[in-house]
Amino acid sequence: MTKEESLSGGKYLVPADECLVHILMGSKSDLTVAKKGVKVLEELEVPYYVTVASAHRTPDLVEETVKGSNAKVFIAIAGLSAALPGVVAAHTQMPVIGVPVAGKVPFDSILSIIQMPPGIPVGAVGLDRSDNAALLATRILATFNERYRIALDGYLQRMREKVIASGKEVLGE
Ligand code: C2R
Repeated sequence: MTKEESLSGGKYLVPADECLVHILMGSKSDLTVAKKGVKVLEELEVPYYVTVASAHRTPDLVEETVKGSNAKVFIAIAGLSAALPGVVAAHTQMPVIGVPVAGKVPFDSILSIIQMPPGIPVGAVGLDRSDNAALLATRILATFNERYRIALDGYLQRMREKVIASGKEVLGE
């Protein structure tokens, strides 16, 4: 993997014990999906950390990562039989947002993530929607940190301006 393809150089990629949002990916192959969320966290200036760990392949590493993290929100990205978000939620009381990764079978990862048994909740966003997971994580942080409320205000304003500009473009203005 070249330096450009990796996450290195991210301004808000901080040491694990300083992050507010901890992203776990079931595999390096989920990186393209993870990058959408990372882009949002960078834009909103939210300190984050990223770990590759699999509930199926490296259950001990998932436990160690989650228990050793000071994050206020976890984002768990996984495809296929996506146990990862549920297992992350089993090891923390912090909110966990699951991002199902699109694959050959339409609903495998979605159902694996949303069909959690009572007692261990996992929030879920749409297929590959780690950008929405990052926004939702920032909304959670904004409930106790004004800085992120202001960052979200700015984000929504920029989105609004883009929509208005696209309307003008459609009209050829
Ligand atoms: P590989 O590309 O490494 O074979 O992984 C990953 O998230 C990925 O989308 C294929 C897919 O398997 C997923 N995976 C899980 C888990 N570990 C890996 N769903 C897990 O523990 O839930």
